[in-house]
Amino acid sequence: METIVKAQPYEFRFEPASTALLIIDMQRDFVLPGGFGEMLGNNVALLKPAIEPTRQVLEAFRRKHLAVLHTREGHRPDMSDCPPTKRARGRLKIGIGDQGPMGRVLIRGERGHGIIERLEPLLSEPVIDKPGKGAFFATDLELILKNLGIRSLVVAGVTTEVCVQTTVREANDRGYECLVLEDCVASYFPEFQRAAIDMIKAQGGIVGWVSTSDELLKVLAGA
Ligand code: C5J
Repeated sequence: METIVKAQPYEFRFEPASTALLIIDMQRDFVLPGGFGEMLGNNVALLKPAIEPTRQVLEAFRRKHLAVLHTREGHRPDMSDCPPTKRARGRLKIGIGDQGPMGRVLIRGERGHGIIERLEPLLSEPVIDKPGKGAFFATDLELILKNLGIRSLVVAGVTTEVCVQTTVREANDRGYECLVLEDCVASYFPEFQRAAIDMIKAQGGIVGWVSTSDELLKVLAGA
């Protein structure tokens, strides 16, 4: 059944059965003190406001038995999938692959790489491990979305101008319609948050649509 949510630049129309919630990189390494985000010099507290609204949307999708997928940015323990240029970036004392307070930074299987407890994936929810910023690069995300019959994505996660925006652009180029929930995405830089949201919905929705968790929850409750 077609469902309509108030959005910008204009209403977003979607079929719940062919829509997935895609939660990007809500990992300890980005969201909690002692992780990669903080090692880069960022104030991780700025990401916290996105957690609770994302949890509410996640619960609504689960209640409705709609598709939910999660992504995690990180690398194999042998780091063979990490470009040396990425590792070198930032000239960090403790960087990707090094031992930090939550295990080896941004390495699969380590505590910091895991998704925060509040948004813990269910076993039935695919988790996409991605070595890059975009969730389609070097992953099986597109195959999984195709097999699930997904055509629209509701996007939450961090950070807005890096992994969220890169993924939304990749999805848009592949023909997916993306709705970004602005209170469910967050950046270490308030000015980048605003700019990234504006870029997505500019020019008639050149990359996608923007709405809020409240607007989506209202229509999901009635759907
Ligand atoms: C970053 C991400 N910011 N998940 N990753 O390096 O946005």
